Amino acid sequence: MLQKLEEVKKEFDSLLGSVKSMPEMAQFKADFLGKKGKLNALMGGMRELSVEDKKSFGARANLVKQDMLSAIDRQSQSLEMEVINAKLAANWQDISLTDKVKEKGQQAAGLHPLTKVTRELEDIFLSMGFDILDGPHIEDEYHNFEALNIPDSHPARDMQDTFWFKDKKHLLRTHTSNIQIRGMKQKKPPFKFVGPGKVFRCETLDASHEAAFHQLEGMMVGKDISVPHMIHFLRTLLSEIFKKEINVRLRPGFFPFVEPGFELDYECLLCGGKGCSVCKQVGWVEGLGCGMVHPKVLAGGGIDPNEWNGFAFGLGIDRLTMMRYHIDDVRHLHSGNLQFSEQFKAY
Ligand code: FA5
Repeated sequence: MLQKLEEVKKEFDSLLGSVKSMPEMAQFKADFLGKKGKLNALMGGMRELSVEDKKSFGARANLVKQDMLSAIDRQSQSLEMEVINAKLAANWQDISLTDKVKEKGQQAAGLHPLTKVTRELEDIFLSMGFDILDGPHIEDEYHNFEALNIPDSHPARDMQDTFWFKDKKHLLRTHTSNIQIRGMKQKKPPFKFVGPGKVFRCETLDASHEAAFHQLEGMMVGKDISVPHMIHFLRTLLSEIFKKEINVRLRPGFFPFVEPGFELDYECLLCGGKGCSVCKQVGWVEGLGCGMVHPKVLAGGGIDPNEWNGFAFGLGIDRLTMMRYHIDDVRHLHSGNLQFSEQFKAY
């Protein structure tokens, strides 16, 4: 009897691997372990055994049964996985692809050049110990203007053509400087943070002007910070992003929230300074606005201007991206044209 039991086990082991589906497995299980299965048929013969043999046969038969049940479980699980994997392979969809791309056949996606430059900027600032903050696109008058020392009726409000909401109290932020105000409320000095994001202006469009573009705001507040600190810092930043030293020039610039204020231009890398449509034939590109934070702005943010000072800047990310990737019109960046975006996959 024991020998027969071992033979049934051997047969079970040799046939299990050939079971290829769940219905086949149900039949296989019934053949060996069902009421009318091979194991039960053997158990029926136990009546004829001596008490001693019954004991040892019974113990072995139980072990064999447990072994068979576990082997069936394992094999069933892998059959179920095969079914799931086959379904996944047959119905595979990349939900990040647009319908148009799908029609052309599936393609690997890539990051937009603006995303790449923004992420690179964030990495540079993180490595210098800056925090990264965010601010809302829909802003109120206070954060976009008033707290930045631009009161109602101040001519500086007209410097940036604003998209207002009907309530006349809310607007699409015209710059990322609103992040300065929100950041000061969150942080205790000394602090340094940047805030990248989209900004909106009712602009006449050309090769270097978009109506929705991107800026990166930066603010550093501490003790005894000076203009040379700011210049050194901005130069370092630009040489990191362009991976080489580039010529920059600083001009006085008027922004009510800084004093003194400057505009920093960098040499146009599209024409090498000779003049083109992006730099309006002057060889320089307006890269960013910057300056020492106005004491009124610090005080409004709950920071004592007699104890603390610092600098702030607002950098145009779109123009930086154009220089970096030699793109000769800002409107390409926002065109949504895949043929354009695909060129940057490899960079
Ligand atoms: C500002 O927006 C100030 N908030 C910057 C600032 C921050 C000054 C902190 C001082 C302290 P401005 O309007 O110059 O400044 O814009 C900053 C940069 O955004 C420009 O130098 C330019 O690179 C970019 N920029 C401005 N307008 C456009 C536009 N229409 N399209 C693309 N880039 C633009």
